[in-house]
Amino acid sequence: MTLLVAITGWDVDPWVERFRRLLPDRKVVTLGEPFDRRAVDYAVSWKHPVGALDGLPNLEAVFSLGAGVDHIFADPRLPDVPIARVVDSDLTDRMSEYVVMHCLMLLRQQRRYARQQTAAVWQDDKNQSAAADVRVGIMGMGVLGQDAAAKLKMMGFDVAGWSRTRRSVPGVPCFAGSDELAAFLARTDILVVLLPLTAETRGFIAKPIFDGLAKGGVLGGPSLINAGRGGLQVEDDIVAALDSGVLAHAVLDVFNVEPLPPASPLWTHPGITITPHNAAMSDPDAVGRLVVRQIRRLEAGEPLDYVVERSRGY
Ligand code: NDP
Ligand code: OXD
Repeated sequence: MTLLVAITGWDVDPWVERFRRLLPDRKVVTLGEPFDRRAVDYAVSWKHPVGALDGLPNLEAVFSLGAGVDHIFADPRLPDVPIARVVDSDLTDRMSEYVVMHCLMLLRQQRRYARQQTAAVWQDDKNQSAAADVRVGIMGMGVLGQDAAAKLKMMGFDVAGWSRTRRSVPGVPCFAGSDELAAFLARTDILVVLLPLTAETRGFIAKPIFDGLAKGGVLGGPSLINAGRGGLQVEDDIVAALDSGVLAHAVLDVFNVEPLPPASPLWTHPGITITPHNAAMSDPDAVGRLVVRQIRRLEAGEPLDYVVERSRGY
């Protein structure tokens, strides 16, 4: 058996080292070296180059090294084999940490206190809101959205969710589909985006969404946290919404172009917090173990877990 590690944009070495350690009886090869294409039966991918998985006649499955699979579906020459994604508590916990941290930063006005510290200003805010008065709306109530919802609720936030089909989450009002979008937005002070990037969701996080968010919330205006994908958002609309006061703040982990170019005006906008697409990194140990479990399942004649549906794109 040969495992092909097809990665761009990430350091390939830690992955190769993990897979060689976890699969000592197998060959682990990378795109940067000559290898026997007939011998490859599995591939792991993060943004593999177009066509890199074509011409592997014995390929049985492709494993995304992330939870998202848009980077795999971007390849028009993708072979017709099952594609499985990451569902793992290590990655899920990391995403929930990110979402909870940024909701708390917004609730507790941490950016204002950081600015005050820089200017040596001691000024208390006597109107500190309670978490229960802040309505968080999570778009995308899948694995990550549901975990973030549970942890935000634990912190006391008033949480609701929205997804394509209706989900049932204890204590979390769940909205579904375009018919219920307006009602979901109208009760949202902090919009958390954990949607996949698909043909349906591309460019969805734009002016009409911002215009629909709650007015008169305790935070003085609605905020956006996008940790889904950059292609979901219209960046000019985010800037316009911040400049006109429709949005109070935007926390962006993902961008249409990554790395975000140094000349992007997003870097210096006072209403934007930027992180470098690391809301939930894929840990080579945790994800490596998942891929190996998946290979063992296949070889024991069991079905793969977490296979994505090509027709819907996630
Ligand atoms: P899931 O597939 O478990 O959940 C996706 C959710 O989005 C589901 O609730 C789904 O609805 C909903 N959804 C999909 N399409 C639509 C639509 N057109 N309208 C409304 N809702 C829709 O994915 P995960 O929770 O595991 O991950 C979500 C995304 O997070 C990934 O695809 C990836 O892009 C991103 N991500 C980002 C990371 C980062 O570091 N920034 C790290 C990891 C993931 P339904 O419930 O009906 O299926
Ligand atoms: C993922 C990511 O999809 O890191 O897991 O973006």
